[in-house]
Amino acid sequence: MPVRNTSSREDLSDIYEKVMDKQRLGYEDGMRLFESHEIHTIGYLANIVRERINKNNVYYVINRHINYTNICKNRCKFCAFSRTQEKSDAFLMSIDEMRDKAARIIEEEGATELHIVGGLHPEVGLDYYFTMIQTLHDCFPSLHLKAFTAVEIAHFAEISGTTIRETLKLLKKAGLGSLPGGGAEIFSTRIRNELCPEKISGQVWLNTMREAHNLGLRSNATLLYGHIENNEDRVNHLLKLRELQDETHGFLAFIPLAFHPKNTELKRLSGTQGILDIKMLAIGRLMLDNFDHVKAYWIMLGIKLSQISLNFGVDDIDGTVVEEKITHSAGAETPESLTVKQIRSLIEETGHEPVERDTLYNRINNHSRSGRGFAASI
Ligand code: V47
Ligand code: SF4
Repeated sequence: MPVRNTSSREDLSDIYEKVMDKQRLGYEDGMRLFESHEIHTIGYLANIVRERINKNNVYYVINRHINYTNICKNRCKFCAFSRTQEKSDAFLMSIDEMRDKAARIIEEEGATELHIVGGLHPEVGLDYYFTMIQTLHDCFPSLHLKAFTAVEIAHFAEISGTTIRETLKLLKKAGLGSLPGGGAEIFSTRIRNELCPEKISGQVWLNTMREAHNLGLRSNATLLYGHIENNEDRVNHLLKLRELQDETHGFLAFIPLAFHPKNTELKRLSGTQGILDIKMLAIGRLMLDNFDHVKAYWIMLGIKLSQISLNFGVDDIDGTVVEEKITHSAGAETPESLTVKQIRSLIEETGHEPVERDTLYNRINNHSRSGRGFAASI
């Protein structure tokens, strides 16, 4: 194992020992991993942790993303998706339209999850969000509604003059199943002030997740990388996630999000390269010893790199997705959808076992599925 290197900072043998002894890695370890060029060693170590937790399984979900509005009062510099209300391509979906999309994906693909997120609409009231969840839950009780980032939840609380806890309670009662991990970006105040000053602080994002977890709502956690952040910002972000996870055990998966610069105010930046993409996933796996899952979001990462990442600590490849606007507005060149057959095939080529899961990582028995598209595609 190439854990030794002539340069002392590149010598990862002490980190290797820690990983083998199941000892927690610290800030300095994280910094050295990011600075290191020993990508094979980092991947090898991340895979030890991955296999310890997830054996040979690689998970995927049959899901559909719905971005219900692109109208947003925040003007995050990294976002190409949001619009002001006056723009000709601004939209707000009706709940009927969402119900039709959900019906189609259950019927055609046997989907088990809807991933619903949108902008912070300045005029829509809490009733719209509540009715959306209640209607979808009533019409499709078996569909898991993973909806609204912590940023949206905080916005709903603000517009309705209530607390984040009460807002979450109300939505949970209506049928909300869990929260996606978006909006975390990078917790550093310096970076947030520069890139998204109107957005809730890192502390409010963490507090919102704490409230959700305490109410029994699980969530994911993200980190947006490849813009103006540095290694210190990345490691500190991971440590904050780990600290909250120690307290609540509410996070399901960690999902690093690769920044796409096209059509954003940061279009001067070049976007991420493959080694940083792989490092973010592998180092995430190593630092977040209390997270069960690390997800490669193939929409942002690209299909081929997502496949490679399965040997660098990743155990989850997200899902079929179907329609994706946030990354594609910012120049993503991936398709918007993968079939189950494609997902299973790209997992199988790596020697891992593809496992269909629901949102909460319960294994779904393929043979009991009735979705027509699914049956036709395997
Ligand atoms: O919140 C915005 C980020 C997030 C860009 O929880 C951008 O299972 C890259 O959170 N380039 C939305 N990223 C995506 C997200 C997500 C995706 C897949 C699965 C899950 C999950 C969550 O994307 C936003 C923001 O942090 N984002 N603009 C951009 N130009
Ligand atoms: Fe709005 Fe989210 Fe885009 Fe920021 S990232 S402008 S909050 S839609």
